[in-house]
Amino acid sequence: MDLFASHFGTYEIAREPAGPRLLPFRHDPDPSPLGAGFLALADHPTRIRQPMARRSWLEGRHGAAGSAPRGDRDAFVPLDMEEACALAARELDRVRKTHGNRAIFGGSYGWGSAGRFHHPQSQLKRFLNLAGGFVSARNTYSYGTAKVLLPHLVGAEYADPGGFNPSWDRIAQVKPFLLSFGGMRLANAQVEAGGTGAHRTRGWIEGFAEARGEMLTLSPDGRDAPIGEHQPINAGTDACAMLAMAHVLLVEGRVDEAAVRRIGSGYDEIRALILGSADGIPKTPDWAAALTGIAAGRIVEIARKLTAGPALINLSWSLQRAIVGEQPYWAALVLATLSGQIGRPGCGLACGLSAVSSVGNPIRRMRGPAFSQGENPVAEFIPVARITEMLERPGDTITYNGGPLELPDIRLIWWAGGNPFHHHQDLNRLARAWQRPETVIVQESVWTATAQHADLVFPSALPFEREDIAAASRDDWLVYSRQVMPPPEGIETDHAVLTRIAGHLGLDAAFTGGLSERAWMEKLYAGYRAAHPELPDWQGLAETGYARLAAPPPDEVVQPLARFVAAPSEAPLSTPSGLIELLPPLLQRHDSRLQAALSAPAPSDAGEPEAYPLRLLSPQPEARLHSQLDGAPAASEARRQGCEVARAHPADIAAAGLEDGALAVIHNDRGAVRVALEADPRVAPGHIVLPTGGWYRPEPQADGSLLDLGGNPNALTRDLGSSELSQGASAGGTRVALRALGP
Ligand SMILES: Nc1nc2c(c(=O)[nH]1)N[C@H]1C(S)=C(S)[C@@H](COP(=O)(O)OP(=O)(O)OC[C@H]3O[C@@H](n4cnc5c(=O)[nH]c(N)nc54)[C@H](O)[C@@H]3O)O[C@H]1N2
Ligand SMILES: Nc1nc2c(c(=O)[nH]1)N[C@H]1C(S)=C(S)[C@@H](COP(=O)(O)OP(=O)(O)OC[C@H]3O[C@@H](n4cnc5c(=O)[nH]c(N)nc54)[C@H](O)[C@@H]3O)O[C@H]1N2
Ligand SMILES: [Mo]
Repeated sequence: MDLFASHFGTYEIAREPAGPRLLPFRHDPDPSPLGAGFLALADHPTRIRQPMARRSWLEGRHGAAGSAPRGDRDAFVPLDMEEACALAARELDRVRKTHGNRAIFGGSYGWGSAGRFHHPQSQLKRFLNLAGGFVSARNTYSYGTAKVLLPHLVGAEYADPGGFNPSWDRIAQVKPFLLSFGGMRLANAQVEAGGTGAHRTRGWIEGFAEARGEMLTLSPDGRDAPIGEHQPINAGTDACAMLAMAHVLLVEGRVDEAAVRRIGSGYDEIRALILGSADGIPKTPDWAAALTGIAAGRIVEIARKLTAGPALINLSWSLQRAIVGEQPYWAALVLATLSGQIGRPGCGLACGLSAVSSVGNPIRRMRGPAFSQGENPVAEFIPVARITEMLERPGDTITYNGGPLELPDIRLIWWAGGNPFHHHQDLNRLARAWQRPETVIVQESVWTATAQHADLVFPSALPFEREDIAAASRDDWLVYSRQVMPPPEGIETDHAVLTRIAGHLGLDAAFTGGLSERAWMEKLYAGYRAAHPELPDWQGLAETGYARLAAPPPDEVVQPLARFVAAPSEAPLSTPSGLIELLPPLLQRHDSRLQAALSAPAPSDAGEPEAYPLRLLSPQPEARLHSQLDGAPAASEARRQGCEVARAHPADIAAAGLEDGALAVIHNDRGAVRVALEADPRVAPGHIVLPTGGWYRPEPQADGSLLDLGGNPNALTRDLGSSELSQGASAGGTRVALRALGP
C-alpha cells in the first residue's frame, strides 16, 4: 500500500488522473481530516521557491542606520542555490573562527517532519556538530516545566509526559472517578509527534462514557469536556482548588496519615501549609472559592468523591505551560497522595491524557534509531523558552534547576523545522531581540514569520515530496511514507541542501556517511528490525507499506508506582528521601517566585495589571498543527472575514461594547492582535480563547504601536519563564482587554 505519514496520522495515496489525493488509512478507526490538507501546500502562494537573502545583510549593512530591520518583508533578493550554499558555509566559517562555535545557536525547536530521516532538526544538528558544534536548547514548549519539576517530586524516572499514567485499558476496567483539570480535547489527540497508524483516544473516552465511567472536567472552556460534566474554573487557579480539596480531606479525617507517611516525605509541612498553621491562611474551600470561581460547597463535594472510591486526577499539559506552572502539578500530586489513590490500578495521577494520540495507549512502543546527530562539542545550552533573554542579555546569568546558567553570546542563529515567531511568548519583544545576531539562516517550505525574520532562506521540500520512515517513539506503528509528488523545480530536501553546504566546508562525506537518502532509510529500518525481529524485511515493508507491533500481554502492563507503593523501601523512588517529596526543600530554597507560589498559592496571572479584565487562553488550534497547514482549506474555513476567531462569554463581549462576529482588537502592554469575535457561553466569564498558530503579521499603526493582523496570541503573552526552577514556556498567566477595531 502507498502511504503518507504525517503528525496527523497515516493516509493512503490515491494516484488519480486528475492528480494525487490523500484518503483515510483503512486501519485508522478515527482518521483526522486535517493531514489530507497537506497537498494544498504544494503550489501554495506562501511557498518558498528559491534561496533568498535579505538585501541589507547581503550588502553587509545589517543593523546600519537606515537599513531595514529583520522582518521587513519586501527586502529579499533571490539567489542561485550554489551561491546561497557557498554564502551559508562562508558565514558559518567566519562566525566559528571569529567567535567560536559557542556563538552559534542551533536549538532549532519545532515540529518539523514526522519522518525519522528527514527530521529537519536532526539533519541540522548533525551538520552543525560536524562543523564544531552549537549552543543547544533543552526541554520542550510542550512539557518543559513538568519535566524539570517532577524529578524533584517523584524521581527522574517519572519526568517524561505520562511517566506514571495508568493506561486507558486499566482506566476502562476500573472506571475511577476521573477528575480532569484542563480537560481532554479530542482535537489534540489527533496529533502525535512522528504520526500514528490508529487514533484510539476517542474510542477510549467514549468507551469510558458508555461503561458509565464518571468524568468531571474543570476548565475555563466547556469545549474541553468530551464527555461528562463540566465545571468552570478560572485559569491559573487550579492549585488553589486542589489545596482546598486537600483541606477538606484533612479536616474531614479522610486522610490515612500512616499510609501517606509511608510513601511521602514532608507530610507535616504540607499539612501545616494547607491548614494554615504555617502562614495563618487556611486553604479552605471558601478561600479557594473567591480565587477559582467554584462554589465552596462544590469543592467539598468533589473532594469527597476523591476518597469515596477509585479516583484518577488528570492534568492537561497546558496547566504547566504557565507562569509558576509548577504549582498545579505539585498540588495535584499532593492531592492524589492524600486521597490514597497513588499506585492503585487505573487510579492516582495522570498527565496529558488526550494531549496527543499516544498518551495512555496500552501498546508496545516501536523502538529504533533516529538519524544520528553525532556529538556536540559545545556544552552550552539554554532552557528552550529562554531564547529572548539569551539574545537580550548575553553573558548574564539566570537560574535554572537550582544552579546558575550563563547566557551565551549568539552571533549566528540557524533554524530548520520550527517557527519561533509562532511558538515563543511576547513576539514583539522577540522581534526586537532577534535583531541582535549578525546572521540568521532559516530552512523552510513556506514564508513563515520566522523565514521573514531571516537573512538567508533555503527552500525545503515538503514531507509529501520525499520518502521516509515514520515511527512515533510512543506508537506501535511504523509507516513507509512515500513520495506523493516530486518537489517543484529548484527545491530540495533539507538533507540535500545541507550536503551542498557541507561540501563547501569539506564535510559532505562525513555528513552523508557515503549513503544516499534511500540507503539511510534502509539503515534506519535495519535498526528497527534489530529491536523488533518480527518486523518484515525491507522488501516486505515496501509491499505492505506499514508494520505494527502486536499488543503486549495484559499482565505485562504494570501500574506505574504500584511496586513502590506496595513496598517503598524495596522499590524506592530516586528522590532524596526515596519517597514522594510532598514539599521538597530545593523548591522552596531556590526561587522566590516558586517559593511564593508554593507557600501562598495565587493565580498565575498575579502581577498583571487589573486594567486588563480578561485572562487569555491560547490552546492548540483545532484546524492546524500550530502554524502548519495554515494554507490548507481547514484553516481558512475556520477564519471569519479572514481573521482568526477568538471566543469569549457573551457578557464580556457586550461589556466591551462589541457583538458576536465583530472584528476586534485584543490588547495589553505588550501588543495588540486583530481577531473576529465569537460569543460562546461555554467560555467562563473573564476569559478569552485565542488558539495558537495564526501567522504573526505585525503592522505598524499611526501611533507607532504594532497590530498583529495574523491573530497570534503570542503577540500578547508574557515571556517570564514558568519559574527560575524550570524556566519553562509560560503561555498561561496573561491578561488582556478587548476593544473595537479602529477606524
Ligand atoms: N501561546 C502559546 N504558545 C505556544 C503554545 C501554547 O499553548 N500557547 N504551545 C507551544 C507548544 S506545546 C509547541 S510544541 C510549540 C509549537 O511550535 P512549532 O513546532 O515551532 O510550530 P510549527 O508551526 O509546527 O512549526 C514547524 C515549522 O517547521 C516547518 N517544517 C515542517 N516540516 C519541515 C521540514 O521537513 N523541513 C523544514 N525545514 N521545515 C519544516 C513548518 O513549515 C513549520 O513552519 O508552540 C508553543 N507555543
Ligand atoms: N489539532 C491539534 N492538536 C494538537 C496540536 C495542534 O497544534 N493542533 N499541538 C500538539 C502539541 S505540540 C501539544 S504539546 C499538545 C498540548 O496539549 P494541551 O496542553 O493539553 O493542550 P492545550 O490545547 O494547550 O490546552 C488544553 C486546554 O487547557 C485549558 N486550560 C488552559 N489553561 C488552563 C488552566 O489554567 N486551568 C485549567 N483547568 N484549564 C486550562 C484550555 O481551555 C485548553 O483548551 O497538543 C497537541 N495536539
Ligand atoms: Mo507541544
